Amino acid sequence: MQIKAAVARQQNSPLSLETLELEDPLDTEILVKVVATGVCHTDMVVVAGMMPTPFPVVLGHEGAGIVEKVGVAVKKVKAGDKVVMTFNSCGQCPCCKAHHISYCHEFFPRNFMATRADGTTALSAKGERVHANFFGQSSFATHAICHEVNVVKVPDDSPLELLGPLACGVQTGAGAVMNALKVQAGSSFAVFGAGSVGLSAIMAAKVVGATTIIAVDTKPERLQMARELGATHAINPTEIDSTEEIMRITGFGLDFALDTTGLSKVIRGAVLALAPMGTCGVLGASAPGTEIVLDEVHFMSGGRRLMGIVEGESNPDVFIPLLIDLHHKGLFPFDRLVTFYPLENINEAIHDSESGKAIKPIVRMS
Ligand code: CXF
Ligand code: ZN
Repeated sequence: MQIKAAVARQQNSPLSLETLELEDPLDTEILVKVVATGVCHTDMVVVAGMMPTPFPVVLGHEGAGIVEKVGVAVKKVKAGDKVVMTFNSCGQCPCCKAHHISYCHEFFPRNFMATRADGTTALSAKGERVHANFFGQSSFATHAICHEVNVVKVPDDSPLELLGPLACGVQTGAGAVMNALKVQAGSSFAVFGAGSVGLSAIMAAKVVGATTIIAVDTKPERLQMARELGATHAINPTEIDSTEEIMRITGFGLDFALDTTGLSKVIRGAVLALAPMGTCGVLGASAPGTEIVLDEVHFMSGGRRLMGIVEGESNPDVFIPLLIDLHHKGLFPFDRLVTFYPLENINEAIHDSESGKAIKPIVRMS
């Protein structure tokens, strides 16, 4: 079939809107008519050439839509179902078997290499191969092919055009708090970086009943948004030393910290701001080889912990419907983060995300 898609043809260039040919889904694949797809910083990291993802490629990994057709072996969903498409996994390795699918041993190739496991792609442009299957979807397009492992059925009354970001950015922040760190009621929590991931973490910290919720960011408007979403304190590290200020606010330091920046100096400061037995989660991706340098005696003697987190350690089939329910009840207002763009304006959406004008852009397909 013919589809419309935003194609990344080469590094550091705007995406081009093209008509492509999409193959029929294979027996285990699911064809989805995409309603809307969130823009995640990782899409831009790929455009910047910082990943080995091959070009030309259709990116997009926060898709939401309606199942149009399923391969004969597919049991999980059927035509007409509303779905969100999340990250891909192998389903076979020890982590997948233990339902820790964000730590799939094949996470990297299954999500970033933009081909099927057998090396083929479902997309082409006038006979030229176009890479697809990015995060098991390639959803900057009117239609996408995904898999049972990364399709999440959502309730029939779900607001589909809003839900894409639950597939990555929002579940990453909220899941870091609720699934990985397991932030407790009455505890203190600080997030370093108040972008879409950090703000999702703040909303989740409020849901679980953390009583001290601290946002650290250099942008005053992000700190204001953080306060509106549940932060009890906001710190601008260009004005004040954030570690000292956190110690002043908490007395002993933090029970939980979360770094969304991937910056080595910020992570060091976050760990220094932990109370004895406090835990710091790290989820930002920095350049390969970047090192984290800690004060060894401070880290060791307080029994402090440092934890890597991918995709909020989420089991998406359970966690995404939970977030939808919390949103429905007014307890998780992630719609406050969103700005909509038509697919035709995807380059503007990317620009606004990079400049900070938009917190979480979503492109709508029609
Ligand atoms: C990514 C972030 C970098 C590490 C792997 C997972 N998530 C998607 O944006
Ligand atoms: Zn992402």
